Amino acid sequence: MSKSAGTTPSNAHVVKWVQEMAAMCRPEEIFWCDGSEAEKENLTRVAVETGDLMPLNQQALPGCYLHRSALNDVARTENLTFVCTEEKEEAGPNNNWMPPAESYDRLAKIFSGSMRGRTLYVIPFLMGPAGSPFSKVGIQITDSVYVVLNMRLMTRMGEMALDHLGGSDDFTRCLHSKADLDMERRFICHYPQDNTIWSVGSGYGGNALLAKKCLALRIASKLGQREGWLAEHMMVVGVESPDGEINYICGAFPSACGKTNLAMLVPPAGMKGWKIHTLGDDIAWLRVGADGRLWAINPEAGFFGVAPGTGSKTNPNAMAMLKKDTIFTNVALRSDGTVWWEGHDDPPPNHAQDWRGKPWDPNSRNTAAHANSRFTVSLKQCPTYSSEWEKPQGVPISAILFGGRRQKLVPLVFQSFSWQHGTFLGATLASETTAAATGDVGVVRRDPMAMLPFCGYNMGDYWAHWLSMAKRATNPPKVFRVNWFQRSDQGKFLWPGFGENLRVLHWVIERSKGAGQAQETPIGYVPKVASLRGEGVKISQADLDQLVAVDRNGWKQNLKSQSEYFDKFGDHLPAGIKEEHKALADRLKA
Ligand code: GTP
Ligand code: SPV
Ligand code: MN
Repeated sequence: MSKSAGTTPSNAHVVKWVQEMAAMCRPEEIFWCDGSEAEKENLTRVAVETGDLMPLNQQALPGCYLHRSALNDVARTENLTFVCTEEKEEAGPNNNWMPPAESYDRLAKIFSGSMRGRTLYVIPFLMGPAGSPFSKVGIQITDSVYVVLNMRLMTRMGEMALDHLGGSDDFTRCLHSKADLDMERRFICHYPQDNTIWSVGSGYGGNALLAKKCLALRIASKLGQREGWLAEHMMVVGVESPDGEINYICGAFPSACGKTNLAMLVPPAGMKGWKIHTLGDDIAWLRVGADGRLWAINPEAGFFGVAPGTGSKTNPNAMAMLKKDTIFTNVALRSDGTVWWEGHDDPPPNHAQDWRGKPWDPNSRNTAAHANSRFTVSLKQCPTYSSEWEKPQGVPISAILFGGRRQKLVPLVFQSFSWQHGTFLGATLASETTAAATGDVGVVRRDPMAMLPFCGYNMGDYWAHWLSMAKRATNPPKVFRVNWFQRSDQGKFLWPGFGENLRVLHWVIERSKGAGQAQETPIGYVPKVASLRGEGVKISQADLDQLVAVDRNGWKQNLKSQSEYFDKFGDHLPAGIKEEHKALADRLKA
């Protein structure tokens, strides 16, 4: 038996499970986290001693620390991520699959003794507002103090979660060990039928903070299918017009494609009186309200955001919130103990250490910060934080955006004809890959609803679930496609993006209310350029025309790859998606 520190919870199911896992992992000590301020100070001290965290300049950046991860552990590893259901078909062609018995067996061998000489931390956490019937409890076991301190920022951690759980057995069992950080012995496995996640061999964000992609998306998406709601890779933002009306918008974009930035944008100079209210940047849980609308909560409590590209011109709110109590991962360290990354306000530093801790030469071809370097910070530190985040029922959603990174073809924005067509727009989303996951960067891949790496069951059934929402949601949000990333032949972005994206949100809100100028095209409703113009936008007429142009031939060529992709889902492909594909083909032919 390992010795124990902290207060053992009264929930016997939790204690029993932790003891079983400890018997396998054999830690030196079990530490029960309570989420208190004193505990944070204590664990931060431990993390500095072990080298998990490096204190930054505490005058300039109070409460801020730098973490450098293992060189092979800087992004999600989708090839090592599995959904372990009895039948392969349940996981679908969108997931890697292993039978549960085989995968428990393989992972148990790696977990066995993996925490020898280490502390096993027990983290109770709550996803969603306290007292909300929609919230879910997880208990994560980990041997990484960095993971504990991140979970503390990312979730409602500690006693609050145990209070919500009471004596119930209904919690997600999240087991994590860094083990030896060996890629050959790294697995992230999900067992939806057991409400269980086992992750071993990585300390990176989405692989190790099991509340996030593992619970709040993969496990939750399956729960949502069973219980009639949606767990989505979406930011949630409130847009207040000068007359004080607030419309809430959700947006699903693949990893590192602009959710964090959109959720906290600063209105452009030409849009005086507009205000932004930030509720979430990565995950939304959506339910049908009594009014037939979809209502969203953000189950998380913090941001695990992309550092590169973040500066005062692009995202001033992020720059403001990163001045204190932030954990930076794999950014560059300047000689004065402050941080830097590509796209930072300051010029490239002459005497910095790169993300690996090596001296960095500003003339070198290597970046100083890792392309997927990140910051972890509490949601409440965002200058545009909205207290609606606390509302147990969430906020009513007027519009859903599906966005991707596409140099060509996909217009800046267009609107679907219906919920079914909107689901089809989500199902056909494709985007250029980014550094958020290991593998090639910049390759267009299909990423339906930005959920390809995160849907915990057969994607065909997931589309059917989306379509079925319309039966109960009598007043569903309007659905749009957006693309901030079109480029000229010279490689320059055609759209200024960031704060200027509010012009697109304005059109989206108008359209959601049945107003706004649009032109009907085979792919959907496209804005009349005049409605995007607005005061102060610095963009040529030619670029604006290009941004909303519909390339019929390009879309026609796309049809074949769409149907090839859909064919992979066989009988699981819903009729509604087939209908929309045929309707699009017919409209393009006409
Ligand atoms: P995950 O946290 O991985 O899910 O990513 P995310 O969707 O929150 O992406 P994020 O907002 O962090 O943006 C990723 C990168 O895209 C950053 O480098 C941003 O600077 C850049 N970016 C965001 N919005 C825009 C935009 O409107 N235009 C351009 N050109 N780049 C953008
Ligand atoms: C993403 O990759 O979509 C992220 C970061 O938001 S992670 O937590 O690693 O999933
Ligand atoms: Mn994400």
